[in-house]
Amino acid sequence: MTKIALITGITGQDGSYLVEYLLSLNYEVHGIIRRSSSFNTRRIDHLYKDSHAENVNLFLHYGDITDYGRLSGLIREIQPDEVYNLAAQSHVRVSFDMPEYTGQATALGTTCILEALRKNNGDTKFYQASSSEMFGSALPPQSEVTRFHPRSPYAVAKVYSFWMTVNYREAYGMHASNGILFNHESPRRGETFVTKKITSAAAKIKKGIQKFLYLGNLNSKRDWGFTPEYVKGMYDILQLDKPVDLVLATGKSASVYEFLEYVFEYADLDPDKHIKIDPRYFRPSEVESLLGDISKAKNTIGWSPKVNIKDLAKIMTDFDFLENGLEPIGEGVKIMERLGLNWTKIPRNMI
Ligand code: NAP
Ligand code: G4F
Repeated sequence: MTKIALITGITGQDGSYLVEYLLSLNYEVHGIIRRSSSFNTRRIDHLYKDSHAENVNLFLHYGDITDYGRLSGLIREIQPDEVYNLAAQSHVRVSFDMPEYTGQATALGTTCILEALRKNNGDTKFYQASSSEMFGSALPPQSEVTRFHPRSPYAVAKVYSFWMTVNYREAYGMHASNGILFNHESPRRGETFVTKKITSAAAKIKKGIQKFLYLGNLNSKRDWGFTPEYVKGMYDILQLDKPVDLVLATGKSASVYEFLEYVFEYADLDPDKHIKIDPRYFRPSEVESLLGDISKAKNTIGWSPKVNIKDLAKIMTDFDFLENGLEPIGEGVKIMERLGLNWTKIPRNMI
């Protein structure tokens, strides 16, 4: 029987790769999108060409993660086998400017969907997009047993959602799991996150349409992986018989400056000539060092990512060269092909 999945946050970076993966497994996929005055489905348009065609297996519904009534109605109507809750105000720096809204979307939104599932029949498997930001100032390496010390309104909201997920599992026996994902990036990463900001700037500098790149803290360290590998991990988590909390990461970390160096070296650019520091990008409290321990994910779902940070830098830079009308340098394209993602065959803004 065809399995049915519902994805919140389907228009985001992760949602767009997850829907592709689930469609490749012959799922019927439903996604919740926000009403917007301009199109916000750029990342999934290539999957949704003609909603009137026969054999359509992707369905989009207007809704908002903070709107319990709408979520409840949709869940009753769709009766999903699996729900992936990816919707969130996901930008850490922005969460300091909008702490209350971040709490409504990133924390209470999770309760809306858990409660809607419980009132439906409680049988649906539920995935919560938890984050390595929850570890905050806890010393690396961080694993499922590391104590959380969140350092931003975003991270605090994610800790709330983590524990609500655990509570619905314990209180109502629901198959509710947390994927605690460390940073994962791709050509579809939002432009205001640091990796994409760097690769996009490298291409624009090369093209001659940008001179300087303004950044904040270059010393913080992150464990950076490649998003398509992580969405497969989300799916694997929901295929387990019992719900779990699992860390997904690469097990290696690098500073923002190191990522910048990999990109600029690949693009043959000198960082000293183009980088400026703008304090506006500093955070009131920073997460200095994230490094995931994936022993449990290896043992439980056999998950272990292949793309390292240098490959990631090449993939993202090649894409941004192409996006800016430049010939890609080529190594990133080859890595994508080796991974079976033949990206040159699909529209360039959909990679
Ligand atoms: P993203 O690109 O920022 O996507 C966020 C998605 O949530 C978008 O589809 C957005 O819709 C939607 N959304 C935001 N507010 C909403 C609301 N009030 N109602 C309904 N939808 C709403 O984030 P991502 O990188 O794909 O991350 C996916 C999830 O994983 C997020 O929960 C994030 O916090 C979490 N996470 C991400 C990482 C990472 O490294 N990427 C690591 C750990 C955890 P619009 O397109 O309309 O804005
Ligand atoms: O790219 P970032 O904004 O990602 P951050 O804060 O690590 O959060 C991302 O990963 C989390 C998982 O750990 C997710 F939960 C979250 O939703 C999001 O996807 O910043 C990375 C680092 C930070 O230390 C930041 O201070 O880069 C530093 N940075 C330096 N200059 C900058 C900039 N970050 C941004 N966004 N913009 C800058 O100009």
